[in-house]
Amino acid sequence: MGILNVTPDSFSDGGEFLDPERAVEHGRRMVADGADIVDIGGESTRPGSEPVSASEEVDRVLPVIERLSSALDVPVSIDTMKPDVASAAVEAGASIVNDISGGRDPKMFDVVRESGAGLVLMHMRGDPKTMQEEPRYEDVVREVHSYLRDRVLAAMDAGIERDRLCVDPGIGFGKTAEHNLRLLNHCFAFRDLRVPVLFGPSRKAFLGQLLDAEPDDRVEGTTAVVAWLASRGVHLVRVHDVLEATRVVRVIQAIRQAQ
Ligand code: PMM
Repeated sequence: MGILNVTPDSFSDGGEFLDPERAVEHGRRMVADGADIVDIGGESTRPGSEPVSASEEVDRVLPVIERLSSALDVPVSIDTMKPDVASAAVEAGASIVNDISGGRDPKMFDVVRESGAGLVLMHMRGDPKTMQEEPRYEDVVREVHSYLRDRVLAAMDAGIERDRLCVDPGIGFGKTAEHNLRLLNHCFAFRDLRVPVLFGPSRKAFLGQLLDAEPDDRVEGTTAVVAWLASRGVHLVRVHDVLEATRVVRVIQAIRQAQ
């Protein structure tokens, strides 16, 4: 899953793709580099960020979704917590809703059920503005697993079939570097939820802490995480650097398939 943020302030690619023309070009580039999904977001969720209105978010993402969903032969997903944005996006051609709040707004399940879209349910503690204020867990893997299991059941109760769902433990969303590393080490634990598992480690702060590196300098760190996840059978990774991730995944898959 390639990341395309149409925002002025995302932590890594903020401001780069606010111009729809450039955003569309970058989306095409990521698919040429091997992306199987392009994930388009119009609201930054970096720690401490302020929310934007639904209409602002729609204005940012819609022109890009309209053009990319007709130009690409891979699915486009919309990264949003707002049912109104998700609804406008699926009408414009997005076929997956990536909700970092795990469907917190009950209307999100209605939008997804009625549109037939896929749904990514991510774990986040609190909200982006406050989530990094001393996050604490007794057992982060158990708590995130139990939250995601409950959200899968809630989505199914709302009429969304299991084969349209995907879960994501939410690297960096209300978690310390240690929590993120534990979740990555135990990524296998989420497979028993019987839906595809997605991780979004790309260029995140825990890599900055480990490597003492700025976001643009975290490509090898991200690639190492992608290799780890692919070797443990995780189904999807959400990344900025698609070419590097695709190459790593191809090699790992070849090794895993060799008898
Ligand atoms: N991370 C960001 C945004 N959306 N969605 C999912 N499913 N998983 C993630 O880890 C995730 C996400 C963080 O912001 P970015 O778009 O700048 O990477």
